[in-house]
Amino acid sequence: MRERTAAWMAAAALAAAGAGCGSSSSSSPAAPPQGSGFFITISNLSFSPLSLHVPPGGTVTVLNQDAMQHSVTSETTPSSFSPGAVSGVSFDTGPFTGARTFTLPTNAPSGTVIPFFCTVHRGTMNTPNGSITVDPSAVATTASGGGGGGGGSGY
Ligand SMILES: [Cu+2]
Repeated sequence: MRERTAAWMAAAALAAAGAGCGSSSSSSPAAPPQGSGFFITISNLSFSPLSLHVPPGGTVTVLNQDAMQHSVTSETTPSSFSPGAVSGVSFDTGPFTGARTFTLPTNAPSGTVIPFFCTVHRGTMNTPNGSITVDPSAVATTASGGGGGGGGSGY
């Protein structure tokens, strides 16, 4: 019954929706940002990963999955719990819930390791310190295994 255009659209819709077809539909967690990039997740007062590689100019998305506010704030030395920079590179989301992003300078020196902490909880985080390493070869990842590419942009 469908004409070609309709069939094409139906096929696209199936491709987008059919990924999880067949198994019990698992409830997806609170909609994370789409697309690929560099991600730090905060859950249960813990940063993950504890060491993240990001290229110069890379944008980091921080997902706070706790109900309380956290921050990702650079410090010069681990456990100093005082905002600071390493080789001129600093960042600070400020306390927030939900998601925040920050971007490394495009001239951030390769190999720079910038520790970070949470200004709200400092040493009482389950993971008091994490770090970002400036790495030009770092590869972006996807926030939470989204369907990849779904929903063509059309025209
Ligand atoms: Cu915190």
